[in-house]
Amino acid sequence: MDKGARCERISEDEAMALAASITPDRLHAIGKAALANRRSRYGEKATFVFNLQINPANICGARCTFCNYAASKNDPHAYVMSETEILEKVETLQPTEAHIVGGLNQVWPYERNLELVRQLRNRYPELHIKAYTAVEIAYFAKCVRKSERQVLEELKAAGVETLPGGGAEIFSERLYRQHWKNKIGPVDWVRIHKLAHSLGILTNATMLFGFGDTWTERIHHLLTLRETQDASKGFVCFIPLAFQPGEGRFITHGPTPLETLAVVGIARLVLDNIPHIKSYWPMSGVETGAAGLSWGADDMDGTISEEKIAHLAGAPTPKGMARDRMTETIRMAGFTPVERDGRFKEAGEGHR
Ligand code: V47
Ligand code: SF4
Repeated sequence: MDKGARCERISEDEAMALAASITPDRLHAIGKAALANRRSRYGEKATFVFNLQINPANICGARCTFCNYAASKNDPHAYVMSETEILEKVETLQPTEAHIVGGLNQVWPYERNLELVRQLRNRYPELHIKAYTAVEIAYFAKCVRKSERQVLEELKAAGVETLPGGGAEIFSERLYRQHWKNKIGPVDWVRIHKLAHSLGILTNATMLFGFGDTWTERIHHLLTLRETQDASKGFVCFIPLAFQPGEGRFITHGPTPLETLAVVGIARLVLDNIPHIKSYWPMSGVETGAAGLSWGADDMDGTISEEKIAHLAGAPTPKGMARDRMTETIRMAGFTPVERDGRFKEAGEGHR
């Protein structure tokens, strides 16, 4: 733990030992060490981005057991956005980052997405476009019979700068077979991110937790990311995603707030080579999200505007947060709010 507090690498055995020591007395020691680590990296600053999540259509046939966002074509909550609607939202909000992801469907096929990115890039040269998970890259490639490399190169040329970290779920073959066997699994997810890194596309990484996963599986996930990052150096940010149980599913409760904080803290201690850790408030809750800043996180993701994935799974958090509420939330947690852009570059004083 001391090594982690000093931002030094902890060994695999030490990381695994953390998993065995999540007892109430040890838990707070993890939090303290993670706070010391994030303070020595970022002092009292906590960043956020003024962003918009764009989910063009939620129609998806993958049927991941944990997902309430996806719909079949005739489901009452199925929707398809048009280009006009999307562009109007961007024009109205003028976000600095667009986070685009959707379901696996033929309503918004590859070429249509590519064209959307081109249009956004043409109209908003400064907009940071973070778009399409490794799952979507693999799906696009399969649908249009192109290589994943070609798809990534074309998206990059159109204007995609980074890939979001979704679709990683948790690196466990056991859970893969049970919960998301109709889309790519851990091995392909890591391979596609490595490929993106080799093409100069930076990426994020997520971990879905609290849906029947073990601490050993979580630490294995973190160690796999650390090892991948040693080799390809393209991960910018890690985002733990607290499971939202929704209604009538295989598990009735997501992780407790303290468990969420422990995951954030352990991630900060293990991932010595990934610069940023997000405390993702739509899934953890606003208060727990803000507390995550004292448990190793340095970033609150963003104002988001229209979050759908957590909310269709019953999350009680707001769908977006005004800039003022975000800065106030960070201040109340004892940190200095700093607006950043999608590249983690700090914005001008005017936005504070
Ligand atoms: O891949 C689906 C997860 C992810 C549920 O890269 C669920 O900056 C919790 O990846 N409960 C998409 N999670 C969201 C995502 C993300 C979010 C914010 C920032 C970034 C980034 C990435 O949401 C999916 C899946 O793992 N998810 N259903 C659920 N019920
Ligand atoms: Fe589809 Fe993604 Fe939901 Fe899985 S998590 S069902 S791939 S939208």
